[in-house]
Amino acid sequence: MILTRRTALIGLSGGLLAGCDRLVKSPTGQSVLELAEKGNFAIQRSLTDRMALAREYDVADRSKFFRGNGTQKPVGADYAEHLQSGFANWSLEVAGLVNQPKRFTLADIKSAPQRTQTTRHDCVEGWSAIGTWMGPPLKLLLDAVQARSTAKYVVFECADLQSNGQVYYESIDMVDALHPQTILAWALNDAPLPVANGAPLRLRVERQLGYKHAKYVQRIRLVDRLDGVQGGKGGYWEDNGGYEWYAGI
Ligand SMILES: Nc1nc2c(c(=O)[nH]1)N[C@H]1C(S)=C(S)[C@@H](COP(=O)(O)O)O[C@H]1N2
Ligand SMILES: [Mo]
Repeated sequence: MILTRRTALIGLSGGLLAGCDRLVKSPTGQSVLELAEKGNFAIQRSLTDRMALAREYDVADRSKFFRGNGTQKPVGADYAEHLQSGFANWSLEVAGLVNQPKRFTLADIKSAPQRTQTTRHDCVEGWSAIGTWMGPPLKLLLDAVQARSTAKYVVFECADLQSNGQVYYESIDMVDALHPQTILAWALNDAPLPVANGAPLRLRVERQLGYKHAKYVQRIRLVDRLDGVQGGKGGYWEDNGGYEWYAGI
């Protein structure tokens, strides 16, 4: 077999690229394969770093209590009704730069292939906690809606309003969106998510700080730029608190 740069790169990244190279984009929007073919090994190396896994812990390492931070419970009649009915009529909308926009019920989310990971959450306010999260990889949902190759970011819109009256929102690029540990978690420590931790569904993006992990996610939108979304900086705290958009750890 002739080992081309293409096969070498696919081997290197542990199969993440196989079958989805159309979607894998660098932060500048060039495909990983394009970069590899141009021989841009510095960028290729940094992408390989970004695809590395966050440390996973043993169940025995879990924190006794996983605090809720930021919103502890969204206000409003809609959320109260969903909570009361066990989120039976709740659904997650996935739309934007996709060929097949869809709504996923909580049953859809729970019956998809799941990933379970015990990881450490690090908040910029200076606390950490270890917990076990379970849910489908975000990639599965992006495949189901047929994300277009023009999509560069995934935007998460939440059900909770912040003090300025805006909803919480966050965004990640396609490298993080397709990362194997990026999941939409509906369970924490083997039980459905507590309200304080984002019921019914929250993002886990394990290579980044706590504020990127959007709780109470109700809508996902694929976009090609962030300047048209809310304040334009890609997240609630990026727009309102001066936080960095890329919060890698
Ligand atoms: N919708 C929403 N998501 C959010 C927040 C929030 O206030 N609203 N706070 C963020 C911050 S700063 C942190 S540290 C984590 C806290 O997650 P936890 O409540 O499960 O500890 O959620 C993040 N996601
Ligand atoms: Mo945080």
